[in-house]
Amino acid sequence: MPEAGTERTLVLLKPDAVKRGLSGEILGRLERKGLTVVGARLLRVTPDLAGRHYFEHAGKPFYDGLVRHITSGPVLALAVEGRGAIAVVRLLVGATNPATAAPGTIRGDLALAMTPNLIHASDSSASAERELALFFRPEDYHSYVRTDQEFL
Ligand code: FUP
Repeated sequence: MPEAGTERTLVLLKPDAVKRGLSGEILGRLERKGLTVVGARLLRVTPDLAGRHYFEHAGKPFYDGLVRHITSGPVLALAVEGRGAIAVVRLLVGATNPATAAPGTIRGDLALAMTPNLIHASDSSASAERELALFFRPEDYHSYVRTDQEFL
């Protein structure tokens, strides 16, 4: 039985993160925070999947560049769980524009440009549910308790 308040969220390490060799650094930050990785897939995002994932941005000036970027190389899709995980991961990720993201955040420490901003993280429980279903099937999720959290 998961702890009350446990949430599951989608994290995508975008092609710039994978191609810069930063997957371990970013995953390590999520793990060190105490979040539990319950799903992981390294995949190539197709234009169709990109369109479904980013449908809210269709028609915006940056949309074509966004789709071009997310389809440009491997993406590490992660399903991450923890208490308040959706907001916690967003805090770790930092502001959308890495140039103004706070130091200490993933984007603030590791990126500078806007579209290749390393990482996507769901921004609400509704988007987490919708986005997770684009990348994971129900049977893909693992269920386990981190040994460092067994007695918390
Ligand atoms: P975020 O939730 O921080 O990832 O940001 P948004 O959902 O607002 O935007 C999704 C992605 O679109 C961002 F990761 C980067 C890209 N984007 C731009 O390239 N230019 C913009 O002006 C806004 C967003």
